[in-house]
Amino acid sequence: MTPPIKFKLHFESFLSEFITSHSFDNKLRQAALYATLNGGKRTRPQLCMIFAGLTNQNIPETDILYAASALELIHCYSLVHDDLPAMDNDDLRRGKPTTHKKYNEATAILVGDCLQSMAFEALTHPEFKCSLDIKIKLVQILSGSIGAKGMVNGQFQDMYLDDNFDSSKLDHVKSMHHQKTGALITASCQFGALLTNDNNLVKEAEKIGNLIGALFQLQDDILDITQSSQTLGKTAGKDQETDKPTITALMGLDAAKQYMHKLSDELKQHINNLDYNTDILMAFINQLLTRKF
Ligand code: GRG
Repeated sequence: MTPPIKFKLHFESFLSEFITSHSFDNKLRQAALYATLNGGKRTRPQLCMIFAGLTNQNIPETDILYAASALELIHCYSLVHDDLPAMDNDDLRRGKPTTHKKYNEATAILVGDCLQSMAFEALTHPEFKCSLDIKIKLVQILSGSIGAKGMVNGQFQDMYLDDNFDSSKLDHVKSMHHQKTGALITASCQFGALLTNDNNLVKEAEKIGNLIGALFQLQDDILDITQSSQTLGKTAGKDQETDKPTITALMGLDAAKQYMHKLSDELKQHINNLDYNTDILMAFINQLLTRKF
């Protein structure tokens, strides 16, 4: 398996070429490249690559790169739209001006739309050689995780808590977080597993992905109140300032940290129970658990 750090560089040049290969307006292309190649951690592509490598088969690297690109394109679209004045209204992302600040709001909206459709172009690209059966499953998982029962619904609930949403209930907040950010992380693990065609791994990937997603969001809540804007590369303390229903707000910081340890123990136990060599996955998880931004 390619080491994650090498994969990250390779992935970024693939993604850049894929975006550039579209013949669209040069200014829109520049803005799309700005929104994607601006220093993200590439957590979702790396999870996809690691799960694809678990069974030690020779899966074509191009297939992994197309699947990973679809995940990152969706993630970048969601960040660009999340930063817009109508949503989180943020000026800073990945340590740089947000896309609407660097360009303008209409451009940022269209960049997000464009990246979203490119994700599905990547999955259905003729050079992505996996079977049509797998491609359909990838499209089903991705569309399911980002739409009305996934990211968009989670984002909506986060912004406009409705009558049925009780922000004092931990379960409600956890479910909203799962939809907003966890579902795409779960999809990233499932993507890699699907490429292996190993049904057992596909099932395990969903469970493990759900735990990684819950941990990732919890960590984000903790980092938001413990790190500076400079370290985070985005405005720190925003959740508290805007009275967002976060796990740290509900439980308090110490209890949230304890909950994080509980979740990470559970995650590691699941990984240890897998019948594959999980050294790279475990190393990646340990790295994720110590992230500072
Ligand atoms: C606009 C439909 C729509 C959805 C937005 C992504 C999102 C949903 C909201 C972002 C709010 C937020 C900060 C969520 C916490 C988890 C998260 C997605 C963090 C950013 O992801 P990272 O840390 O970012 O992987 P990088 O920059 O490393 O890619």
